[in-house]
Amino acid sequence: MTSHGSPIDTNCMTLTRFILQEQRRHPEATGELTMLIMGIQTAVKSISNAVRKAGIASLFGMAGDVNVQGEEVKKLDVLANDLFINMLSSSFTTCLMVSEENKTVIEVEKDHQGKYIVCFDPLDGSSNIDCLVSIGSIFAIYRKTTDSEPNVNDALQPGNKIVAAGYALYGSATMMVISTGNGVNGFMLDPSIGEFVLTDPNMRIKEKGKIYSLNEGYANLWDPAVAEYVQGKKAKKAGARYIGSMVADVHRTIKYGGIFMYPATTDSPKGKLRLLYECNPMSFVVEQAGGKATTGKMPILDIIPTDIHQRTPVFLGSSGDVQEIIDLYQKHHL
Ligand code: P6P
Repeated sequence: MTSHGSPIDTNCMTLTRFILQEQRRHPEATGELTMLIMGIQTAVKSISNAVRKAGIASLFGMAGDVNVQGEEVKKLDVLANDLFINMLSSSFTTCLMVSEENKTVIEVEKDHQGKYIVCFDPLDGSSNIDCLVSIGSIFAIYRKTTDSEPNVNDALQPGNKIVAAGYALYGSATMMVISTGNGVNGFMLDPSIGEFVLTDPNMRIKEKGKIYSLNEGYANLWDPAVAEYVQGKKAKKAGARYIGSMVADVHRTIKYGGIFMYPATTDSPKGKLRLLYECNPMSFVVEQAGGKATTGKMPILDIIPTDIHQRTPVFLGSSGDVQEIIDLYQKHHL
């Protein structure tokens, strides 16, 4: 019996056990992917610890820098980025990394290199840190497919080449949601044992939802398809929810159904969200859960990247809801 009276599960399915079990499904597996995901897990546990005590440990506030996106960097951003870089490079499984916080690719030193490339946003939604709104980490894992020295072109792979992807949500609890290409599973951090425990096996997103999620402050800047779509939602008195933290908005969309949108606007014709470490991993997870992800004109996962920080419009969630926006883009010949 634990101190709070609940029974101890002596056979709980931890993320570590789950990934090892998944590895057994691939006889050719070397265990590198398992080690890599364990490295990500360690980084996430440390970030969760820092996020939970940021106020007390004066980790809030600006680190005084500005990142490649021109956004003020907060102390937690720097800490999260360092944790991802250190835990991944010391796992001897990666050769190249792309981080939202780094202008150029991060090459892993030669004697630490492995066959994987990881694109990550170490702490997404950081503008919400100081007001305690949920934030998250996002990652996508690719295999290096060339024999050359690792270089930026190895990172410019389409999302349909993703080997594994997922996110961590630092919300009312800390949760990791991950897919290795065989469905989606959610693991809640149990602080009493310091392990991620399987709480949401085989996550599936419903065909149609009642919630639409986007920043309506940009309504005057939308294209006709988005304007008509949102108008239709209002006419049906659909539920509007927008947290302004992608991981939280996408997680709610997976759990409850509906659609998350960050469309292009006349001010930002490519949208705001980044392809490699926000839209691709989230689209991979949503599609693995039975949902759909599009730019409005093409599947997100089919985009061939040309720049590691490129942005894309994104509509993702319940396949029925996303199909409606695709139909409107066709109707308006956009
Ligand atoms: P806006 C957070 O800064 C972020 O990158 C995503 O997490 C979030 O979905 C989006 O930007 C919010 O952007 O323009 O609505 O504030």
